[in-house]
Amino acid sequence: MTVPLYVQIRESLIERIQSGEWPAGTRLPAERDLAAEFGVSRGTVRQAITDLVAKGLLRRVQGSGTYVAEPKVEMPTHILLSFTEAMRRQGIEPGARLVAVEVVPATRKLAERLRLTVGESVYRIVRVRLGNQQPMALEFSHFPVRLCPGLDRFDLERRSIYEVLREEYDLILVRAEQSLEPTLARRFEAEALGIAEGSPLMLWERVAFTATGLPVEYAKDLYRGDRVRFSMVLHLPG
Ligand code: 16G
Repeated sequence: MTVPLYVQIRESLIERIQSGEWPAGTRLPAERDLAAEFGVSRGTVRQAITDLVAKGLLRRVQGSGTYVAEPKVEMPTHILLSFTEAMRRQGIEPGARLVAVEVVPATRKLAERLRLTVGESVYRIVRVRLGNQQPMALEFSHFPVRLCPGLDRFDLERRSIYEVLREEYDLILVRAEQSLEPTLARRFEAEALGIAEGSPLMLWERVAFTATGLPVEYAKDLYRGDRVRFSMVLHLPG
């Protein structure tokens, strides 16, 4: 079986990135120059580049060119961490851009997850999470108002919510039930994250509890597939 030409070109480009010949931030030569260098058509080069953009190894900057992307951020999925802690562990500066903070009545689903009665007040906090100032994830977090009244007064762009819960409300989250599934960015999500509509995202759904089993947070978070990868440690059962 012969390997398609664009795959060969793609592998050569990967080699240049991984060997450090082209470090993060390097601007790729023009398509026509790469085509001449490899002796292939521009379409073949473009196909290889498109693949690497989708994989998150390259990123296109409108009107400027194609660049070697920063390495992906690692999100451990087997330990309970706040976004702030996960970023700091990797030497990345955490941040947030507040999209919305509001009090909403608990829907049936929210009430079930947070063990509330339908209609009880819940804070709905939507934030774009930043790593070194770049959008990484879009978070939709919900907290019962009666557990943390006034949560909306804190500066949730600068402070970690988990830290505010711990320091201001004595709510220490020690356990979470969580699931992950792939999805594609819809228009609002794509705009918030600065990516194209239809880009791959990982959806995390989480309910986080205190040591006494009290559910404090229900979150639905969308992580960028091109910037984040998920890791875990596995042990034999038993
Ligand atoms: C993580 C949590 C999110 C929580 C946030 C708190 C997942 C899937 N989500 O993003 O539920 O609200 O951390 O972050 O892990 P903060 O303490 O930095 O504000």
